[in-house]
Amino acid sequence: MPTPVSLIGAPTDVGAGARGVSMGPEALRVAGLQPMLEGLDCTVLDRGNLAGPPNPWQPPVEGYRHLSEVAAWNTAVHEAVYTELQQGRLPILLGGDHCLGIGSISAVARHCRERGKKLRVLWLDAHADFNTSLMTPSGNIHGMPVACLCGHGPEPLVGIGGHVPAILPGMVRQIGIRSVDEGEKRFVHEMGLEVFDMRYIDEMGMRHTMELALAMLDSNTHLHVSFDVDFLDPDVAPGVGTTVRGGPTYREAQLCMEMIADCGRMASLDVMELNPALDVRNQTAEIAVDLIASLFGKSTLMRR
Ligand code: HAR
Ligand code: MN
Ligand code: MN
Ligand code: MN
Repeated sequence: MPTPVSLIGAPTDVGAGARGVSMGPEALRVAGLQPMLEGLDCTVLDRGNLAGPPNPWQPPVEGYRHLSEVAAWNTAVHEAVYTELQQGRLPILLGGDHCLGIGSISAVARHCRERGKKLRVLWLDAHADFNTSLMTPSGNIHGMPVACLCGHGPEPLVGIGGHVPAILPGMVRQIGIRSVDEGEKRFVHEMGLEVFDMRYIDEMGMRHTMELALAMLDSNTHLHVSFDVDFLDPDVAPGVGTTVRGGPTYREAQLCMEMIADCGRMASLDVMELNPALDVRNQTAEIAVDLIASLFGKSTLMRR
């Protein structure tokens, strides 16, 4: 029996530099996320959308844009994701900008600590999202969630979930990375984050990359996938706020998702940064739904 799935919408763009990802949850619903999952024999409950403060659209203060709003949204996400995990359900967070990974992954980490489970986080993204207030070029907190989760960030964000740091860099594997700021680069290196960037994927291939990223998972490991839709090449996924050329093709992304499905350990998922205001006829949402189908085990033929 597959784990029952819960959809949680977090319609906000408070952590982003462009408006519009607040419409992401509805675009994923319109693209048929729930019926697609049901077609794969998942039981799905749509929990609807979380509520939080509106986007005040203000400049950064001391290196952070909208810190109090970001903290409020992440607290709501943390509680919602934690509640689903406690009920034995697989939460899919529908973003919303990627700052919400703080609430989601801190909840997963808390659940794992309480259950004595190991945690592996796959961060599929064009960006490392490892900035701090000192090195951010923008003040946008969607560029900071991985650093915050690792304990480097403002107290209202690193403290969510009650355990600092929420996770260790060694739990994370980043895939598809191709835009990292100067100071951020040094910090990624210093903290020992494991990054499979596009250069690595080009040279070694997606198959080898995913074999390494999924290595050493056992039956006691909770696998969390944080899927920033800008992971994909903008040719296939134009509907995101921060496109970066040179991303995985549809086929590479599909193999990535299929290999995650085959490992059988995925227990929570974020789908982030989808921006319908920049999309063309909801195609990016539809592609995201296709790829999520692969994540949940859709395959062309019977698998052995
Ligand atoms: N590195 C840039 C910054 O911090 C942009 C990163 C944020 N973009 C995202 N997150 N979509 O993955 O401002
Ligand atoms: Mn569990
Ligand atoms: Mn991101
Ligand atoms: Mn990104």
